Amino acid sequence: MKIDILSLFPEMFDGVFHSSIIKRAQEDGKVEIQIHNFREFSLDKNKKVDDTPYGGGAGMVLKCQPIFDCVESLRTEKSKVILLTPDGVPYHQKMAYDFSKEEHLIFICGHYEGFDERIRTLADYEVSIGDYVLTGGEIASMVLVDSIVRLIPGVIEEESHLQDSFRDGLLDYPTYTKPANFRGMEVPEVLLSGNHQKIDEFRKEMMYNRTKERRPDLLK
Ligand code: 6GU
Repeated sequence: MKIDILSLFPEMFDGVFHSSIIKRAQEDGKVEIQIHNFREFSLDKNKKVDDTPYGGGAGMVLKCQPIFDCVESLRTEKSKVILLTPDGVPYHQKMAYDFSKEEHLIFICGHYEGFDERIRTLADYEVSIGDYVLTGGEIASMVLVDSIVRLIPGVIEEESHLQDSFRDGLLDYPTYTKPANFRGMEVPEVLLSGNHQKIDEFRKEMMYNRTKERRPDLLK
């Protein structure tokens, strides 16, 4: 998979994309991630990327030209363009699975007070990561990339994401490791039993109970 990210702040991505599983996925050639500072595409003599809003009001608005030219330099028939914006569709695991099957994703990170409305015409999807406002789309795009890349075949053990929370629309079951008794807190007996059918039943029940208790909305 190829991932291109349009951002005015490329340095924000350094830590996240150069650590742990996302770093290894790139080294193993599972994904190629490139950050593009669309300021470089500005045709303005001072490389301006924003301007004041028509009709007045506070703050600056990202201009069309640099973002259109940058996207058009990257896009092919196979590309899907994702615009990160708080008024997008709330992100969830099923979207991560669907995006992980694409060949080429282009992310547009908005910033400042907003972007020219016509930039939306570039997007195949508009996505939000929750009902709160971030200073820009960078952190949101990192959230999407992380959740998508881990689902690319061979990036992590397949078995790990067969057990993911949300996989069956349910939260994950509780897990434990040694010791069996830590400061009086005991591991459920059934997990020590070696009876795999019983263990499966226990885990399914825990998934259901935990979802009912914490996220009843997921059961609807
Ligand atoms: Cl995608 N962008 C911004 N700026 N804020 C957000 C968001 C995205 N998702 C939730 N809040």
